[in-house]
Amino acid sequence: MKTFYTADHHLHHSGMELSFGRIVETFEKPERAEIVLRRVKEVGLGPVIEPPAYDRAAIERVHTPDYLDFLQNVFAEWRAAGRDGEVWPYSWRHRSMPMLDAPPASLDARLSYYSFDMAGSITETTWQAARRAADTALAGADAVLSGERAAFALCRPPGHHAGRDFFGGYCYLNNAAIAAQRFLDNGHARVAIFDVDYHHGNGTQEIFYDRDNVLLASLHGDPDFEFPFHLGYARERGAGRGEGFNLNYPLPAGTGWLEWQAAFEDAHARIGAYAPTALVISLGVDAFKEDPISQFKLESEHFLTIGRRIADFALPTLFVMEGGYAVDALGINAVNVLQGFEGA
Ligand code: FKS
Ligand code: ZN
Repeated sequence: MKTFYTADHHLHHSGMELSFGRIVETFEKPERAEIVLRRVKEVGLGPVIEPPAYDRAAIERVHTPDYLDFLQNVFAEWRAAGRDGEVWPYSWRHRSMPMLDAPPASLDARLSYYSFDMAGSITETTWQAARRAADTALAGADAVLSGERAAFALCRPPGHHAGRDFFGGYCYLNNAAIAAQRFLDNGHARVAIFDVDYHHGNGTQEIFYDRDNVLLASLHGDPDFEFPFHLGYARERGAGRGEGFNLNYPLPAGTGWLEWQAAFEDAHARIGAYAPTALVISLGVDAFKEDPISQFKLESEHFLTIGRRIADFALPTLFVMEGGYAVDALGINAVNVLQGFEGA
């Protein structure tokens, strides 16, 4: 399997985050992608390919132009306002305040308009890194479109929390959604996205919620206790013609392999019944038992089984890297899915 990767991911590094009242080194650090890349090479998964640069048009199929302009320009605005450090939003609209349907004028109000949390900041080169992550997903999709059975887009920063016009949860551009849209725009009638990251992909859900040509199935920590908290319930099943094409599997803290697998198999059957012509996997491996920010109990060998069962769809498949923070096992866990897929 080909891996698409660029060292340009180093252009994004928030440095710190606020975690339960403490300022700590961010969990979403550049080392993550390096660790996965090292494992890809170690097991000889296949060639590692630098993605080309794509036009903004491919990204505008998913994200709004005003949001993209904002992401591109906000760091310069921040500096022009005489501020140093990185760009951080810090105040959000509470339910007691009227919602807006257009971006406000002030810098800080716009930052809150285009985000839902402060998991990650925007640095001078975050826009470039996020663009290159999207390029990585697009190049992976194009490889599959030109006949590869599967490809691995080793994207960083991750993407599944980013919506049409917002960032959050370490995500700026929704790499998996951009890839799914690429499939639709190049002859695929129905695409399934299977999100196995520990967190709910609220951005992906928002993007495709009213569509019937993308089926999203997501296994994740129940929003009653886990980030992003406000979305990811089983009752969210899609809207309009998208009704029935959004499948959420919220699972309790402490979920182990057997319970996780039962949900996975249910989602697997429903995806099969949808009869997609292409598949995108939002590949987070933070359901691992040692993950420092997660509450599930999967072991490394289970990621092999996940990959094997994904191969059983017998579909053109793109794996898109999302989360996973247990750095010691991150490479093994992510590549286990790919090796399981390849029949190792
Ligand atoms: C500890 C709480 C951290 C943010 C969690 C973000 C999870 C991101 C992810 C992605 F795939 F996008 F990377 N809260 N301070 O793993 O879902
Ligand atoms: Zn995650």
